[in-house]
Amino acid sequence: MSGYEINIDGLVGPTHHYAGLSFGNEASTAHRYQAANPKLAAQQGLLKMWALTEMGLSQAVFAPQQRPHLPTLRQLGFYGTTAQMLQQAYRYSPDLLSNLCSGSSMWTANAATVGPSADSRDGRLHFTAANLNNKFHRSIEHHSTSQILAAMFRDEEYFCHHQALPAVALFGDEGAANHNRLGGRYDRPSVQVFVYGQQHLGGGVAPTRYPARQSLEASQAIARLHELNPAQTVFVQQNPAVIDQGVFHNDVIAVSNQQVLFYHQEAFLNSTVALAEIEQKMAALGEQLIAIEVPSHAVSVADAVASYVFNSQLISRPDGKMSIVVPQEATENIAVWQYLKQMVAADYPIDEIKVFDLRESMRNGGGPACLRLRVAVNAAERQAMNPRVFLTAELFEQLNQWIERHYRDRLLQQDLVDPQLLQESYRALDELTQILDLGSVYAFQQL
Ligand code: SUG
Repeated sequence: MSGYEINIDGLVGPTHHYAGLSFGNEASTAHRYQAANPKLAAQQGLLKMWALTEMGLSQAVFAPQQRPHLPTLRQLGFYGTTAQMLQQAYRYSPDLLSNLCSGSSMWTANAATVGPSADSRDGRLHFTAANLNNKFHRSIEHHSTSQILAAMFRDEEYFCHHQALPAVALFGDEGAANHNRLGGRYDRPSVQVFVYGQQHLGGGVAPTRYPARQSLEASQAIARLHELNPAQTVFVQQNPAVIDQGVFHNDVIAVSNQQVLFYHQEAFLNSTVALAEIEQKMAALGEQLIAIEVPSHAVSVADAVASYVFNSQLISRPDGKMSIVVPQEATENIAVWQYLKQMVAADYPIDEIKVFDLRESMRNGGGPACLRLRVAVNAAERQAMNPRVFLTAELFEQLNQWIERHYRDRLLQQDLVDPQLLQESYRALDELTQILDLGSVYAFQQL
């Protein structure tokens, strides 16, 4: 019985737009209020999913969330009909309405942290929805995230779902974007590496310009919830200096797959110590770390942030070698492109570069790795999943038509007040829940 890595990509929702909501994420700030194209965004993401499916990988689809988020509008005291609530919120503050309409659930690397069964004491596959407490527009995602995950991974014999951690900075949690798993086969015990931005209890160094979104305390709570073995768990602090240069999640400066860790020289605070611990814990499992450290003189932190080269996907192909999936921006940066070409020519397991145009998502700070949640499963767990969420040629065709039918090709902040947009979006999601057999995941937020 062999293991699989399933990539679950977030389908971009119909209200995708640019509102500059994420302080510390420089792409989000730079594109504030520019016109977005939700239809193109959804198509670009779907094309990446399809390309990976065609490469023989297990690819699944994560449904977008209902936006505008009516429960929060009501919670904040807006009242009356839906159209009235939208009007009141827009008049009060267009930016507030943007928060409640953001398509940010597309970045499923932030949906949850996943603890594969091979690493947990109880032998179950664990999910903890991320509270995304640092940004208001993202803090309203976790309830639906949990429901969607439960509709994809229903069987309690195999799957264990934990609710998000308490919504305070002490337990700020951004999900799998700050989590790496290093080992051999996906269904064998591996070393889980939690990267945090700040330690709250007991202090320590912290960034000064931009916020550290992930706390050590949150990472430790997740390791407990997922019943991990301390001998296979490592906690590493991200270098606060790179957070201050726009590296708001660890997946903007490092990525891993199986034995390979591809990372920037400045990614971690005490890199040598951290790497030695990872290496030694992997060795105890009979695995050898392949560390690919990119030196600052070859690629600067600014180049890494501009190109999103580390926000790539490292994927194992059925022929045993690896491909690196990068955004088009990585080809446009001379230093980065040169480095990548040298890397695939060198004697590493990565021997192919796959380039995707994900510009709509990139303009909000979301590259290939942000768009996917990795779930390592064994054959029985794969079998127990909701089969309808896996991408097939038929589903690809169906989703293309669905996007064509329901999505607009231009969206600005002022369009969010249009009750028609809400109707279109809710109708689209109703249809999607049937296509993906998600049951009544959105029932709690009906009109
Ligand atoms: O949380 N951007 C997202 C991007 C998330 C990227 N994810 C990973 N690196 N894993 C964020 O900052 C911008 C929304 C706006 O400004 O309209 C936004 O939410």
